[in-house]
Amino acid sequence: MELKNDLLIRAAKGEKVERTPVWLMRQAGRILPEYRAVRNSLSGFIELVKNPELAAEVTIQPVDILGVDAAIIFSDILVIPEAMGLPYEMVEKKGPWFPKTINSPEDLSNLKVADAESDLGYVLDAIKVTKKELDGRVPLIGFAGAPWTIFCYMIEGQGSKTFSKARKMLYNEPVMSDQLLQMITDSTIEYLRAQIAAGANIVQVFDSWAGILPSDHYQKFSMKYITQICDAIEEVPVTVFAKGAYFARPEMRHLNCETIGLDWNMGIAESRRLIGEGKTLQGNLDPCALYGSPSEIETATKKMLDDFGTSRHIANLGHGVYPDIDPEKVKVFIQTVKEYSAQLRAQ
Ligand code: 1CP
Repeated sequence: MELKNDLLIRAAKGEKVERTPVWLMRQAGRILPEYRAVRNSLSGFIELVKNPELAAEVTIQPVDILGVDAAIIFSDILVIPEAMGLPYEMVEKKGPWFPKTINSPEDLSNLKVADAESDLGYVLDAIKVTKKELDGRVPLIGFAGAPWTIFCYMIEGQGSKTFSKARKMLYNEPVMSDQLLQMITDSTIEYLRAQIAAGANIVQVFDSWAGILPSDHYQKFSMKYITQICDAIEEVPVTVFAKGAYFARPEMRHLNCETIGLDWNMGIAESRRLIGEGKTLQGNLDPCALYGSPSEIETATKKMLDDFGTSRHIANLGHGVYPDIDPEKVKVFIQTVKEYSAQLRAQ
């Protein structure tokens, strides 16, 4: 299937584009009343993730309503622990919760490397339905959590400010930690490959908890496994978003991926210098900038576009869009990227 709008893919590969492509992390399940309506028709989040028709519907909503240049498949990073044998629940207004967690090396014997087709077929089906309904309008982004971020939830069992239980494990059980991280990595590689086979045009690895590790542990317990994932994916471009890992930017230059995501604390010029010209950069407007007035959003977005320049950039926020942001404000951001980035190229 030929893509009618392939700006995102061309920008990821470093090809020339007429304007900067734009999408938002977490665009599919947070801000749209149309999402709420679908979500409330079911008993919970997990039911929606496991319903390919409705997952496809909420995946496409931001394309129709907001005008983004890509769809991201509606799912969660926590489907991997479940597929490995550690199911999760989604507690309303609180977030994920795991009835069982990994506490000792013995617990690993209850886990397996996930089989994408049999354990995650519902995501692959959702991708196939989405691709059919998108009909080539925009690319579809597949995704997975980075092994370190998934490890955090498998040890901790829920969200945490410090993930100190997970970090303690790296000190007290480094061998077991490596074994578990390798199992997650093997599961993730197979899962991303299956997403690509089902139709994903690009894949993103979310390392949401990268920033809580000291840099030596980041190399040893996160970058090492992200490197394996990047090396294993050849068919489509790969984006690595490691939130808070400003210290790892010099090493990111060497990852076998096309795009590096920046959070809003990472300076744009400095990131370009550290990461080099060989990668596309994605980001990085402060998500809180969207609480501003339309003219303030326009000014902040133009400044971001000026700072990134016209080559190798995909516009996005520096992390996921916050749930109470007005969709009209998101449209101002998107429209400004589209118009101003085309103007910059015409100059
Ligand atoms: O009932 C609901 O509506 C649950 C809310 C929700 C939604 C809509 C959760 C719970 N996850 C999702 C979907 C989701 N999660 C997507 C879908 C596509 C999109 O909207 O872009 C994606 C890409 C994710 C990824 C995800 N889940 C990440 C990585 C990105 C990030 O934001 O850092 C993480 C860390 C999660 C875990 C998770 N899932 C849900 C919550 C509340 C959390 C965070 C828990 C915590 O505080 O640690």
